[in-house]
Amino acid sequence: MDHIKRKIIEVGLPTAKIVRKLAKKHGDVVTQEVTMGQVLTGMKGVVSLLTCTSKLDPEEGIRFRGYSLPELQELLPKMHEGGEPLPEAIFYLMLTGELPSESDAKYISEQWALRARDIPSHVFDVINALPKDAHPMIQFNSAILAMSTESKFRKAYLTGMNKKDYWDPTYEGVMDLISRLPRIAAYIYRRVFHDGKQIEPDSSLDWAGNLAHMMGYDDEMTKDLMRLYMVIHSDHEGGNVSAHATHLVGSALSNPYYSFSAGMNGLAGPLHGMANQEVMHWINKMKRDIGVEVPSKEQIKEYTKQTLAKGQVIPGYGHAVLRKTDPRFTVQLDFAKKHMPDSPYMEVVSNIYDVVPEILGSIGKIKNPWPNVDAISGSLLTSAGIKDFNIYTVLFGVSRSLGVLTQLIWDRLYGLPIERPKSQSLDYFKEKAGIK
Ligand code: CMX
Repeated sequence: MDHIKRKIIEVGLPTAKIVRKLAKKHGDVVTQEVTMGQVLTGMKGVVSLLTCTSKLDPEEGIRFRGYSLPELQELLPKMHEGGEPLPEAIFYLMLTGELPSESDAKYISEQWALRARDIPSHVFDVINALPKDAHPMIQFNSAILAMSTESKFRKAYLTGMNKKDYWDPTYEGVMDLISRLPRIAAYIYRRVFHDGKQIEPDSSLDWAGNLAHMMGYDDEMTKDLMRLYMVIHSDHEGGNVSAHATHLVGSALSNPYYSFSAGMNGLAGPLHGMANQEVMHWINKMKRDIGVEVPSKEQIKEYTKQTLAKGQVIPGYGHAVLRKTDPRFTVQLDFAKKHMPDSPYMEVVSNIYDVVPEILGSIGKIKNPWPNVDAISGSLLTSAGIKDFNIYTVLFGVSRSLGVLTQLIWDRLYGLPIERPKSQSLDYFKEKAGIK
């Protein structure tokens, strides 16, 4: 047994005992009152999930096991001095609750490189069977489902295992799945945007550095950007669509591939992960319509009002939980200031940031007029040379695997049962409101 599994047993089993005790002995404790408004507007604020990997504060933003993003940029192991933290490191932190040593992060890197070698050929056949112009998220998710033929959880389940041990083959499947996603994403990227000329992985590189390399970007700045991108998108508590969908499907004991695939279908929606692509559509259309490379603040104001008047959303702005500028936006802005201060895309992003919140705030109904992670990520990738923005949600998905699949391992450690909320007809709600 490797030392990560021993660590999971050490921290996971005592915590699982507490969860079982809370559910059994304290099951009658009332935690919260829920209003009709909450139920009918997306269950916002309804505490109904147990997730320990990260916590989202409306004012402060995300913390991973208690650490903010700037703190993690200081504390997590890096590939090189002054660089960005390794995604392997945040995975370890989310999984065990402890900061990893350099050698812990290196061990995961090596494990993932090893496990990524054996992607079955039918996975690439499935991708190749799709038209090249099928959206990369369709290709990505088809590949994820095709990989479920390899599910170690399914095989172990069929042999008849004790439910206390479910977490173990889940961990194995999660490690396999995460290890393979950069290869799959890069394969799709090169297939769609670079005439199918594939680039072999470089065994000396880390997980995210290798992704940049296999996509065709070998400069250190882009590799560091990919590390940062993979870290900041990795997790956002349990209730966001991709995490919640992964958890929900996983609660039926579906294997990690099925569960993650469900999450990725949610990520592909324009109000969630696909917003990073929508932002680029909006910016590029604005530039085309106005006929300038960098629209002025006045022009952006006018264009924003026109978009809103058509009943459309301003992508990259607003959030279901956050009520301030997303710290994931801020760390990307800092990266851009350091590495690409002259990028015209960044000037557009800054101009939008200067005018859009005030307009959205003035409408009155929008709870959060501030930018979220997607307001800037595409412009950053574009400035680094990755201009084919249909791949952006796939990159978000590769990163999101780290958080939602760690959550799945914890769901199995906790022994959480199948999820089954109650639904009611409209009559029930009318009656509660006293409407005849
Ligand atoms: N532009 C225009 N209108 C917006 C808006 C925006 N950016 N954000 C919210 N609104 C509107 C909502 O559509 C809603 O309108 P109706 O009352 O007419 O239905 C109203 O304001 C209230 O919405 P809210 O409670 O503030 O926001 P929600 O929790 O319902 O939705 C979100 C949150 C993110 C879906 C929404 O802000 C949005 O659509 N933003 C643009 C898309 C986007 O950037 N998504 C990415 C989020 C981050 C991620 O998951 O990756």
